[in-house]
Amino acid sequence: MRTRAAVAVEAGKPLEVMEVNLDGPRAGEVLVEIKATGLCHTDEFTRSGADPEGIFPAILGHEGAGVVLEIGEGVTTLAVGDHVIPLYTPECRECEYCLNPKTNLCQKIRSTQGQGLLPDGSTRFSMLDGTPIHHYMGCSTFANHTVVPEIALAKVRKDAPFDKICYIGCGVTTGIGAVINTAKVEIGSRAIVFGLGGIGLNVIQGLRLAGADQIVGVDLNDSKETMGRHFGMTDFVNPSKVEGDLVAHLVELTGGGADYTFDATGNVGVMRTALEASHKGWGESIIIGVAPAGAEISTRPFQLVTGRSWRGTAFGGARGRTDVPKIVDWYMQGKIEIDPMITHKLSLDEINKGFDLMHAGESIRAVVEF
Ligand code: NAD
Ligand code: AHE
Ligand code: ZN
Ligand code: ZN
Repeated sequence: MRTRAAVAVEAGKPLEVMEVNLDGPRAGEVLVEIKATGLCHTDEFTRSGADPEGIFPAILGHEGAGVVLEIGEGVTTLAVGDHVIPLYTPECRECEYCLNPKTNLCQKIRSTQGQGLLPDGSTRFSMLDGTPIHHYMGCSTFANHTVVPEIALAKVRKDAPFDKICYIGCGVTTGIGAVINTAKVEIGSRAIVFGLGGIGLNVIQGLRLAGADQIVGVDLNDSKETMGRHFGMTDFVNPSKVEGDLVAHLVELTGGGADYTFDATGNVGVMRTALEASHKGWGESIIIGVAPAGAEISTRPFQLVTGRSWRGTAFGGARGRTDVPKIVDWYMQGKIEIDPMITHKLSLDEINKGFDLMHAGESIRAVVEF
């Protein structure tokens, strides 16, 4: 079939919206009509050329929601008409990783995913002249139709709006999950969140759900304060307005350092600050941000010797097929909020405007609706 997609033709270039060929689903695969997709900073990270795994041409996008149009041979857990959210962290429920309760990082299809291919080693997308187009994170939601492995689709309730629940495909789950699944924050904790964008605000609402007493938000952009407070932030710090040492300021503000700190910026300098602003003896610092090729984190080993620890999280530690439908329920029950964070709605033709808004710090989430 033919479909419309925004293609990343080359690193650092704007996406090009065009008609592309899409082959039907093979064994274990599912054809999905994407109804809406969010723009996550990770899409921009890859588009820009900063991703060591970036491959071009590719159809980016990993924060989508849609409807099953066709199932391939052997698919048993999904049917035509089901509403689904594609998962860049699949859940096969049988690999060594899925069987270990300590991780959500299913590895069943990770190697082909990283090469921009489906599990059989081929791509379903091509340009009209036949040039193959790579998949992205196994999702490629910047296309009106995409083919996704069955194990990388969460089936969700049909009354949930696509233009909101697409965000559960990455930002919402990553932020809330980092608090609940990775840090396992206790009631009464003090926390600091660095970066109040599409991920950081969800960390904040996760901290409120978990019953944190103090939630400090840190961002260079003052305009993020209002939204942060809406989601539960108790204190706001703009590092550019702090006189003297930022770590010392944050340690004092949190009465000796935070129990938990979260990096949602992808800046390795910020990651160091986050580690060092966590409490001596027990502070845990969770890295969510994705850093460019070649970037490395550093601190004095003494920071770890004296009881602080560094941890990381992908997709908020969530097991997608199990957890994503539950998070959709939380949204529908009003336990979590999504609507205020969808600050812009765009057509596919306007997708590059979404990245401009992200760079200008004007959007939290821009969502493309098909
Ligand atoms: P975003 O652009 O919406 O938000 C980033 C925020 O960080 C902005 O508000 C910006 O002003 C702020 N910021 C930038 N530099 C800063 C600094 N030095 N100090 C303080 N604040 C600063 O991005 P997002 O979509 O929220 O993504 C955030 C990061 O999380 C990205 O690196 C993204 O790739 C990563 N991410 C990781 C996962 C995961 O599973 N680990 C999932 C989604 C996104
Ligand atoms: N390809 C990059 C790493 C990108 C990365 O860390 N991705 C996160 C999800 S970000 C979603 O917005 C992730 O899931 N990581 C686990 C994995 O297996 O990719 C690089 O640096 O090579
Ligand atoms: Zn993402
Ligand atoms: Zn698995």
